[in-house]
Amino acid sequence: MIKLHGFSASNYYNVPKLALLEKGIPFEEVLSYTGVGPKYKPEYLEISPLGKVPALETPEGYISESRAILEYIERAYPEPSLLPATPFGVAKVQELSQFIELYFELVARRLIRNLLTDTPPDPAVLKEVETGLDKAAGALPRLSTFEQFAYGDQFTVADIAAILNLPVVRNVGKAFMGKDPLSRVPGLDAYCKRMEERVHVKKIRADAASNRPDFMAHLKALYGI
Ligand SMILES: N[C@@H](CCC(=O)N[C@@H](CS)C(=O)NCC(=O)O)C(=O)O
Repeated sequence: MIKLHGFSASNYYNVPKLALLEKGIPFEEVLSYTGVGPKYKPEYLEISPLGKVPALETPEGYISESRAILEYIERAYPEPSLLPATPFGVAKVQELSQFIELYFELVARRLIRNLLTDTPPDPAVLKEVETGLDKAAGALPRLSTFEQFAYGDQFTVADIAAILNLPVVRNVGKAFMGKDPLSRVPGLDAYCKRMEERVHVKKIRADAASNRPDFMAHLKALYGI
């Protein structure tokens, strides 16, 4: 059986986890936190070169990077597909997924440590993050109307990217900017509510909530934060 390494409080870990759940593929979860190196699980670097989560253990070997893992899952287990049927549709779904990761997740991530430790961000970093998120939020409606799914008429990897990453943006905005940077994206609120009703998204949220205290204890033990 394939094994997914990582921890459920991680949004990146939850990308392949949600794909596996949606496809109904049996898998085993292997708990591994970040901060891998001399102090913690040095052997994990054989699994994931930068010690990042997630990593997938397959009969042929390990795969790191959530995008590559999704690609493997989709090709190894094509049904039900998490991609549209046409080349153009596939490209548009990947475009939206990449947009969300590059211009929302990776920007908001700069303040994740502040969010986790409840500490004020560096004002210069905060300004850059706010400018970046506002720019991306202004552009997002050009890629999706969020009418039914993030793209087209089926659940795809773009929905996985949206529902796992956009709430983080909202949390960062509310905590440090006094606003939700995504509030002006038409259709997004109703879309997120619909996605949260999905049975596997509910499982992802429940697993994340139950893992969070242990993850925080790990951060405290490893970094003293
Ligand atoms: N590009 C990677 C990013 C994964 C990532 O940054 N995961 C975080 C946890 S949410 C992590 O492992 N952080 C530890 C580190 O960067 O050393 C992917 O798509 O899998």
